[in-house]
Amino acid sequence: MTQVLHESATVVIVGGGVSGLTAAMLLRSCGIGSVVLERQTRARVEERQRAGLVEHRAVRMFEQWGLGHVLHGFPSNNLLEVRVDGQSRLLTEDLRDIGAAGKSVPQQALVRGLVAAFLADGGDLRFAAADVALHGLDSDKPMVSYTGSDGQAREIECDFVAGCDGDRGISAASIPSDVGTVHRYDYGIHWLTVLAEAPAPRYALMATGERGYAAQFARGPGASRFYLHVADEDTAADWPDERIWAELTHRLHQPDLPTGPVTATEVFPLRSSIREPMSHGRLFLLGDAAHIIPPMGAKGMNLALFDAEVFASAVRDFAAAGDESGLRGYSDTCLARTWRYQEYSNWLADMMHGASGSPVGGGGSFRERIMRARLERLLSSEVAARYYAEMFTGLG
Ligand code: RFL
Repeated sequence: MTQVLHESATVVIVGGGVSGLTAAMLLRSCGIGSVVLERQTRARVEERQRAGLVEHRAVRMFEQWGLGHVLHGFPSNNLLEVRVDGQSRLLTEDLRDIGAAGKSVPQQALVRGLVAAFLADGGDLRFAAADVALHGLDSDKPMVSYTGSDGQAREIECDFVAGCDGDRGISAASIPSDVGTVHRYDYGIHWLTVLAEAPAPRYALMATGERGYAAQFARGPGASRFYLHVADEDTAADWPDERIWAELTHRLHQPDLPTGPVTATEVFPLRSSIREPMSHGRLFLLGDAAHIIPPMGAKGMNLALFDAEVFASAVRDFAAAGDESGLRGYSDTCLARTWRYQEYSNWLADMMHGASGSPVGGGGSFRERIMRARLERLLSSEVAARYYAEMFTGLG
């Protein structure tokens, strides 16, 4: 039988995505070591295209922790163009005093930057880690076992485990099923998402009208992510490139929409899921492992970044002075922001789909008119726009 190698670390981080890598970097910046175990290869992790917007709160977080260089060079983004039946309006344009810009950062570019910075700083990041399993979460010294890329079985004893491995990962699955609650919500809405080598729009763009919801967001200067509300039974095969461009041109009311090669398409349901509490013994769940939020408000990656900061601060305070308050409050602090962002995404989804005659949860023409009125108020009232701006920037 092969011998198991035993090691120890302060924190074992399961998952080398946005939340795991950020937590590792923040911990490292205050002198706390961690081992990051990532199931995929480095190449796979660095190519995964998903989110694209880092809110102002998170930009400020990187700067405050001395890691502003990770976001260096990415363009600012704080305006949203909304097209209602083809009529274009810029949201928060009149709120000059807010002045708090987020950044357009393709998720894989952020991940690439974090991987490079962590490794350059001597961080311990292990790719292609298989069979990760968590043990003794209720004890003071939990243990994480895995098989390395060299086939060697290893066990790492630690003080804390950060579960950063997404909603299908092993971390959330290691919590006994009778512990806590998982709040789930299915919007009954499906989106087709399209990645294309088409020039980025000037501003983030959402459109609503009689043909349904559509949106376009930058993914770097030469690429865009588009969204289209589609029939629940549709699959990506129902949407060949010609149909995608024809429908986008209609819904965005933009006959001269610049197109380009389509690189990926996928149909997915809008859904939410929130695990409460977000910790169990010495295991702390971060990012998608704890909560899923539809991409409507561009908050999934930002919540992952928030959780990473709350976790790193809590471990830092414990390590420095034995102060456990941050660890005890971790779940409540993160859940409070999660629920605010879930409400924001829900509000936005209701409004944008409802105004196009597809009210979330039904409601017919009455609901459509209510959502039109809500959208009109948002686009004409400074007070309403301030709520949006607070949530968009993450300062609310
Ligand atoms: P990640 O980024 O999925 O990373 C999890 C990592 O864990 C690894 N892993 C394991 N490692 C070891 N052992 C195991 N057993 C493991 N199981 C899994 C995985 O390989 C992976 O590397 O989760 P994290 O860090 O929680 O970050 C969450 C964000 O990635 C996610 O919320 C966003 O991508 C959501 N999202 C968006 N968020 C935004 O803030 N703004 C957006 O504009 C935005 N657009 C999107 C999105 C998600 C989308 N999808 C996936 C539907 C657009 C789309 C299309």
